[in-house]
Amino acid sequence: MSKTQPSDVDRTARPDVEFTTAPARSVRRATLYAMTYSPWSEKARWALDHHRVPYEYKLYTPMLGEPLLRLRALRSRTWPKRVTVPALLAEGSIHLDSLQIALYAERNGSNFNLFRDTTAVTRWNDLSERALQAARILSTARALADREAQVEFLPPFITGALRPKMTWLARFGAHYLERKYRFDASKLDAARATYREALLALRQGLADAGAPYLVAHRLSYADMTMAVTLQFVVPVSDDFIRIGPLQRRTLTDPELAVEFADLVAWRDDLYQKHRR
Ligand SMILES: N[C@@H](CCC(=O)N[C@@H](CS)C(=O)NCC(=O)O)C(=O)O
Repeated sequence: MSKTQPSDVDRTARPDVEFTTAPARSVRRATLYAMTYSPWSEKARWALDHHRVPYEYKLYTPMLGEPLLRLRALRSRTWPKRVTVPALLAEGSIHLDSLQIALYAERNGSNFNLFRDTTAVTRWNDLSERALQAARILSTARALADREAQVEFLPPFITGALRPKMTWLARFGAHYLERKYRFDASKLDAARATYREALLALRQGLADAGAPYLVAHRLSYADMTMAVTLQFVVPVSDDFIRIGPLQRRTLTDPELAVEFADLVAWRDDLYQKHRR
């Protein structure tokens, strides 16, 4: 399931912007390990798709997929303290961070550049990372409280009548993430404050920049990295990221959805224009 030909790429319509020069064909097919609903995976995929970098998509299962990913990292002569997805294997190297993957796409793909103002874009990515880490605390708590929804978080190889009987595995996986990323329910209030602060900064940033783009009046990775932070306010339409209805329920934050409806609308417009 590799999406490599987005239709928003039109060199002739954007004569004012720079393009990376390497044609996508010169890049050996890469492998991306990713999770469907994860905003970290989505920002890496968006950058790869924007730059028309072909890749094979491999679905990663939290916790269970970790030994294999460690092995892949080892084969690339890397032993990171923590392995996470997205992870891109390309030309004998492994890139274990969404920003590194986006920069790889920028160097090796085609289409106009997403990092023209690297400092500004990286600053937005730092904020995105803080927002997502906080939002993960909130959404994990919702998922742990929603037994019905836990079925939809099980990996696809658990099928049929077995699924409702295996929700303990989803809970086990959620607690595993709590330990791995060092959080628990005691951090909920601080997480909500951090997430809100980031969303308020996004609103301010768009106002300062004269929306719809955060940097230099054109699409950049700043827009992508901040748009995906809204995945934990209201997940984007299934046209772009297909998730189950119960998963959607746990990813949605009803209170923030009302407070930040303007940002959700901004994100939806951005997807319509640039993620086709
Ligand atoms: N800074 C990293 C963070 C990635 C991250 O936190 N990934 C999580 C997404 S929930 C993950 O891999 N979870 C599954 C696991 O840890 O096994 C990036 O930008 O790629």
